[in-house]
Amino acid sequence: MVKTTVPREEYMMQGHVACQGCGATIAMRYVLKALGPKTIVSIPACCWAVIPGIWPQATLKTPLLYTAFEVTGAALSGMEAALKTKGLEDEITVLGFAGDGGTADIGIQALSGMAERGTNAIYVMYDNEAYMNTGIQRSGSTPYGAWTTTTPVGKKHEWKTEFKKSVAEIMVAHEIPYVATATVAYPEDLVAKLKKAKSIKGPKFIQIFSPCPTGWKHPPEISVEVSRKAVASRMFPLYEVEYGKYRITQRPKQIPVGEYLKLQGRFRYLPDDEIDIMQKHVDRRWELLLKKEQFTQENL
Ligand SMILES: Cc1ncc(C[n+]2csc(CCOP(=O)(O)OP(=O)(O)O)c2C)c(N)n1
Repeated sequence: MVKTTVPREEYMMQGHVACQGCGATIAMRYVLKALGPKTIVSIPACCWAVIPGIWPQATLKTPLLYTAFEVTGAALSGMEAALKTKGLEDEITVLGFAGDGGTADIGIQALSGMAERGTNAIYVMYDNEAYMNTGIQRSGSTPYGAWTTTTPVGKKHEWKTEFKKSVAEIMVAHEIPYVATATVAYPEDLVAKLKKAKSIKGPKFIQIFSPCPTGWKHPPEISVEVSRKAVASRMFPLYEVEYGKYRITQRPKQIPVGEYLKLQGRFRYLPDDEIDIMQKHVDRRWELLLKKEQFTQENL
């Protein structure tokens, strides 16, 4: 039997209504395995507002608070305040679970406020790199070169021409105790980061890269492979920043960005010179990450 540090207990039951191969669904399953049953989840408008299904058949075993699209951060502060009045703040984990649109774009001010207020909660941004629930519109977290319904490519080749916004780095700039990136291809790494986040008091932010077969145009059965190749190509490096100290947590053998892109229909039209632009950008960002790791390890 394969040994794993991922807990066997399940807090996400069968009967969810996600698409096949949905990375965000695998992400929630691992997150709750790490955090355990004494967790309250707050979810804004996003795919995950639909995925659990309708009470009493809802797929999560934990309590759930649905909120408006832009307010996850504020909701977490409110939930923390309510738990404090009941004297339960050390017993129960407050978890936000929001998409990249609801975090990188419309929810960023609520998230920033929650971080600045020092709310004791974990904010997970599940990153499927577009507004998927409303039909694959581009977000600030959509990567350069991607097709979406608002960057429709077609004859004019109008793919996304802005680079992906790094919400993890925005949160590092808030100087909160813990920021990390994770993905579903590395469950042990993901679970370890959530457990660490749970053990630290104050605001924690974790960005989970979550492939979306429907929006990225890849077969559902390769979601984990896509996720793994995102890390190997360094399109989505896995690292954590604990009290300002960077640590890269996975260093698989590097593969060219093109090997990751070719798995997905959303990059189908990209010519080689555009892939070169992406490769250079990825290499630059990786160099920067290495320097941040070295500097903070040596000086903090
Ligand atoms: C203020 C507001 N604007 C727009 C919407 C419509 N809306 C609901 S979900 C959604 C997309 C959410 O995208 P994201 O946060 O990336 O999560 P995903 O759907 O990808 O899971 C939008 C635009 C809304 N509910 N509220």
